[in-house]
Amino acid sequence: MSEPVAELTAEGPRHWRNVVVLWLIATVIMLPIVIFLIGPGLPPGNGSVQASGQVTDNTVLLATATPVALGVLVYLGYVLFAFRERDPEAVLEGPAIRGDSSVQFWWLIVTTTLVLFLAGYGTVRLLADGSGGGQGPNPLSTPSVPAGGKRLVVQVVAQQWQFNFRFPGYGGVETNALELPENSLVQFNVTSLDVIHSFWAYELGVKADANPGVNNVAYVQTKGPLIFHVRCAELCGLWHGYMFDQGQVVPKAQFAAWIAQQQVRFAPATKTLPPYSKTYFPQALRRAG
Ligand SMILES: [Cu+2]
Repeated sequence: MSEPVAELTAEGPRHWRNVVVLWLIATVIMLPIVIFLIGPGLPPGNGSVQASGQVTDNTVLLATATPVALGVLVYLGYVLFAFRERDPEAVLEGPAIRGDSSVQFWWLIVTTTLVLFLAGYGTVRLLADGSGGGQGPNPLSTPSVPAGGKRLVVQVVAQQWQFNFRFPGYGGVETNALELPENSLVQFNVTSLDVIHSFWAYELGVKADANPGVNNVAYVQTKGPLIFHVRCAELCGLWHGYMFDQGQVVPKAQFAAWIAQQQVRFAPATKTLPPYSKTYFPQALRRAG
């Protein structure tokens, strides 16, 4: 038994070198495929500045994971081939890798580097433009208004089981459809009237929790005309699965015409609405009324 083990130990450096060379070749082949072929097709597409940013982030994550996954697969494939048992009679064990200080050293270096890089990258990206996520009532990052664009506040009011949209800059009108102007900075103030919901505008790259009593702010910088889908992304009761909507990013003139039309159409309803507020407490209003 001692002879084959000694032989394997002596061949250790050669095996490590083979694994590393095969891993390098696989990585050099796969990385461009991941970055240039798979990356651009990753969700959620290029519907807004934040959505494009998420495509970039997903590409970075996948490119970071690629060498790790290839390392596991190459190592697995190599040991299956190189250490296969040629003699069916033999019962042979390789040298134990447990307690190997150089494996432990590199394991710590590689995993620590990856985790710290991803933590730093994620923080920088979140602070840059909010990444389309809900930032709570006091956002740390406010993206800029695109050149020639406008700044628009839209309150998203979730309730079982629909979203309504209130425009404080347009007389507090509340609509059940959502249109947004192109090339603009939209500030969503997301809240709920009853239970927890989540406002997820997929193609815009926006997702923000809609909680009762909470004003959750999410920013998006729109690009050109686009049809996007809105879904509730938090299980909120019996008809949660039917809580979806379709919205549009339209040219600025079309948005101006649409919002003027909504103000006229919903004028009687606007009069009965509570004044615009960051949050609403329907139970209290009902008692007071
Ligand atoms: Cu919901």
